[in-house]
Amino acid sequence: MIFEDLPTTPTSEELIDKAFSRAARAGKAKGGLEAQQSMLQTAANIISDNLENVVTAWPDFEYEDDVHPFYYELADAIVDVDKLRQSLSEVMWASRKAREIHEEYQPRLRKTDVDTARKHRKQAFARLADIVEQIDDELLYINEARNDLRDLPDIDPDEPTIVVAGYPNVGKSSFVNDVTSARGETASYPFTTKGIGVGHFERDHIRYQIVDTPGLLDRPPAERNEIESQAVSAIEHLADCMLVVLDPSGECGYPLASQLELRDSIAAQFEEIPVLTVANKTDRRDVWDEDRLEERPVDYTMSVETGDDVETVLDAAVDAVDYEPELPFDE
Ligand SMILES: Nc1nc2c(ncn2[C@@H]2O[C@H](COP(=O)(O)OP(=O)(O)OP(=O)(O)O)[C@@H](O)[C@H]2O)c(=O)[nH]1
Ligand SMILES: [Mg+2]
Repeated sequence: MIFEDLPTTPTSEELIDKAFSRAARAGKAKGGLEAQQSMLQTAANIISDNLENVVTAWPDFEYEDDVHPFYYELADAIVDVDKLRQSLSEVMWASRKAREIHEEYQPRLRKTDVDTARKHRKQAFARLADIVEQIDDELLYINEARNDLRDLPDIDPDEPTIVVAGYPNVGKSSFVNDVTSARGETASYPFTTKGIGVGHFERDHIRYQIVDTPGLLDRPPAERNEIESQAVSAIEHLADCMLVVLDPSGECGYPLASQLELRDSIAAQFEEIPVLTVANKTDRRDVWDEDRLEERPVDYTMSVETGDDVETVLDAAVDAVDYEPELPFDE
């Protein structure tokens, strides 16, 4: 995951302390003018290198190759990406500024007496400290963003992906767990307390990703808060096929009519991709709402409980994804 390995960002105070204490050590190793020059060089280098490293550790939000639109939107649901980008560019500015101060003061520490050189060096230190203090808020914000983003789900936006939606208790997780070998990791994120589940399976040597979305695509759009809505639009960049699971028995606690309304709103939002409607719990067919199903037929039926037609549904989803792998020798 692109935001996983970001290092901690130093605070301005930590950075100033580090730069000046290393500079003092470098100065002690030498004498006279050389000590002053070495102190300036050490302090300026530590500041400009560390600040530059803060910035280059981040992927470039401007390039889709670096940050896929799925992760851009997801990140933007959690932090203010514009503010983050602005903060990063101010830090880059400060890094360059530290180098400029070095270049400006360097000549003043030559061909002069030690006291004058020391005076200039102290002046340079004051200006370096000032620059770093100016980006205090930015460094704090970048570190906050780093902490908030590092736990985003490990989803590969380039893998063919099936997203599973539907009201709570209809059998979404049962289905995902049934068709994936390893149980996908789940964790909670600001946009769903229940945790997005990610699993994988293989067909014809192609790896497919299947994503469970409790707390996100499990109720009407009007009931989503802003963060959840944005996470849903991130999923638009991810999904190659949507499986809406229904429980026509209503044992999930929601009438089939409401479930069908959710299906319609999902189909409207995800109009660019195939949306398959699957009625689960055929083993409970005796209590299905058959009248309504006659009005609004579904695409498939299955029972995750007994395993009936689960493979058929998965095959249909794979067909709907219609993924063509890029072959290295293709033109
Ligand atoms: N009778 C029957 N029960 C099922 C079937 N599939 C799932 N269930 C049961 O339905 C309940 C809910 O299943 P889950 O897979 O947790 O449902 P979910 O959609 O993931 O629910 P949330 O995570 O709360 O959104 C569980 O008790 C399952 O055992 C089925 O085919 N038949
Ligand atoms: Mg679930």
